[in-house]
Amino acid sequence: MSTLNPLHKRAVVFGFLDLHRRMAEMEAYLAQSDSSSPFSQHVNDLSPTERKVVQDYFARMRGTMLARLREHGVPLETQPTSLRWVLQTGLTFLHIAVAELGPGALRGYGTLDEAARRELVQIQQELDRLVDRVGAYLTERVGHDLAERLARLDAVPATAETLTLLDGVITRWQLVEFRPAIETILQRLEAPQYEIAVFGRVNSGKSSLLNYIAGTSVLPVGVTPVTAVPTRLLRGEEAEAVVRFAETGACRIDVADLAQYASEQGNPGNHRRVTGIEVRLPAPRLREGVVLVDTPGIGSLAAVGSAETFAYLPRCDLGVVLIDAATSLDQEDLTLLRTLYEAGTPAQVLLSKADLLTPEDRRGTSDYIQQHIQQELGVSLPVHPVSTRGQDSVLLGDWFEHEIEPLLGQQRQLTEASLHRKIAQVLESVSGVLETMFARRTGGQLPMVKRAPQPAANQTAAARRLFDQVDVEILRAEKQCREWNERSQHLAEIILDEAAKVLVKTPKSSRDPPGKTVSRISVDVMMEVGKAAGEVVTELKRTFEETLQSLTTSAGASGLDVEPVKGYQCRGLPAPEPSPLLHTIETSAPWWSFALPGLAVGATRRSLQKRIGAAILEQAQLHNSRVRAWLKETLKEVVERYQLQAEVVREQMRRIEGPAETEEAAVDLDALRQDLEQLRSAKTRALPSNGPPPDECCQMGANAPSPTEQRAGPRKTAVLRKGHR
Ligand SMILES: Nc1nc2c(ncn2[C@@H]2O[C@H](COP(=O)(O)OP(=O)(O)OP(=O)(O)O)[C@@H](O)[C@H]2O)c(=O)[nH]1
Ligand SMILES: [Mg+2]
Repeated sequence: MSTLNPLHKRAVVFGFLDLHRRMAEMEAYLAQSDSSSPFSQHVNDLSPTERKVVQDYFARMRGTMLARLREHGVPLETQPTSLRWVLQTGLTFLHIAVAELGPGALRGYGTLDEAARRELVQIQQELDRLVDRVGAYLTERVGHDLAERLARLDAVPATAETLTLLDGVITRWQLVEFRPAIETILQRLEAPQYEIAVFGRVNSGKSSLLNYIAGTSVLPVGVTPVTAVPTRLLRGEEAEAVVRFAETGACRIDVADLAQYASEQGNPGNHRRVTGIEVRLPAPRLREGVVLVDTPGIGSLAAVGSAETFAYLPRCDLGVVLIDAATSLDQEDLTLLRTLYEAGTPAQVLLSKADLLTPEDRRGTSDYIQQHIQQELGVSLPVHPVSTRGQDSVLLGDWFEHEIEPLLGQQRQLTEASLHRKIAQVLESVSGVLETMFARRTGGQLPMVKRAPQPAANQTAAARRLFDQVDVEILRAEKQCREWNERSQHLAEIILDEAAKVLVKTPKSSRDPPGKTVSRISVDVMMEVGKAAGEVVTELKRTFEETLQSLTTSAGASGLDVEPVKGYQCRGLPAPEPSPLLHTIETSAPWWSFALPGLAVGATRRSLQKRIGAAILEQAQLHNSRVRAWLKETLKEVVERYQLQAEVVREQMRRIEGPAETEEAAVDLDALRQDLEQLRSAKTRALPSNGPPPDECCQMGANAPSPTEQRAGPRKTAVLRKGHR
């Protein structure tokens, strides 16, 4: 590449970027083929190895491209756009696609009766709700800083009243996906126990760890996937186990027979339909009011039980995540930790089977894991090496004594805080979904944008006028781009004219060699051409900015972001390259130029035309085609940025100009507004300085029911009635 001029290099960079884009498209298809969706438009006829090989080659191609650029000091200038922003904008298009399924859009295919209309509306609502959830999730930035999220949840005042409110909202808006979370919280309120669950990939040593802590070997252990059903260990006077079945209720079993129900070997694929197992043991490390939970392993080697693990996960109060020293950290461990934090649950990380590493390697691996977790999840978690083997088991004993025992003494307050956080978490998620539902119904705003006034129907005419004007401008710019090469002849003429004039005008004494002068002039003229192309883009960009601004101010559109257009910078305008032939010419102005300058310019021009006219034309054509390619690419990018924003307004207009809102929809909107206001005030309502009044708190802590009360029967309805609006 060292033989290439700067323009060639730039063209190579463009080519590399294009290759990257095309490979990324193919990689997206490969990624889709991992999940065999009935919607897939491709038959996955590649083996996992073939897929991997293709991906590896793509990675090598990228590596080669980067290496070449680096080798020759060619900068790779890209203008990255926030992925969050791209996704949020993409969600608007999902809403548009869902809108196309509505009764209004389908009416054209035949009359719809009331039942069909309702069915379509139902489908739309269901899909819209899910898209709203994605929007709310992205807006919350939950995946960003998980520690911050926990702190935020702690600050939200969550009471039994909040739970009642949530219950009503979830029912009214059919937010069925939150039902299990509410059910879990209610169950937990009925029997508040502090739940510490052990999670990890298959074979990471979860059951062995719990056996060690409980000083027993009741939990089945082995190298293949073993634990099939979450198993709860509690403190009891004597060893006993109770198994609950989906259909036939609970049954007491001999602790020694546990493997028949809890393990993959004894109960493959949970064919016995066990819904829960409780083991009581008189172990000194187990405490009243505390439950230790063994969960089925997750990950690519996991059996069906891993689904049970993820279903159970939001229920626990503390997650202990085991990372196997034999395999170290991987994506599945990070997913586990992320899921825990998203459910509002703190976590501890253990490096299990530490006996397999030297003390030095243990430290190195723990540091590596800690750093990686910090980097990926934004949370600093110490990593404790532990083992159940030989002398190294002292590590496990130490961890339990220093990290877990102190918690056991405060299990009541911790359970209370945890349930509080779980309620706050549901409150935050439900509010997020309702906020986006409301914003969309009142003007189709993007989920990430805060509430803003919606455009009035009469303002859509103003918006339409603005769009029409911009469309004309875009067409004009694109036409200019298409016709750019047609200027080549004209450009060559200008160069010849200018060169002749300068050669005649400049006194002989101060004159450069004629070849150098012509070359310099041709560069100057071609620079002007480049500037003109730059102005086409700048002008269009200015139009876009002004239009987006006007759409917000005068046409009342909301949710627009001018920044992506404003922040776009035109780069890489091709620099002119004069033909090497120009340097060789020796044509100079005639000796009589001083007497008849007008005639002399004509004569010099004719002479230049004859000797280098063809070279100048060729150079002009080459330059123009480079400028044209640059202009085409640049216009495409800037227009794309504008269109993404414009589509937001078009969507709002479509809604406003669509069929008038039915009375039913207006009532619906009113109810939505009311619910939203209640949720907002529930989120911000300050707690009295000495805590919530007894009838408002979650019936935990100081007011928690005694164990006898807990066993007396369901309190669910009582709790709900207390906070009834
Ligand atoms: N070297 C070593 N091996 C261990 C340790 N703890 C457990 N193992 C072994 O690791 C294997 C898996 O142990 P389990 O306790 O069944 O692991 P698990 O995470 O419960 O496995 P699943 O239930 O299948 O997910 C067994 O062969 C254990 O003997 C340890 O501290 N050191
Ligand atoms: Mg196990």
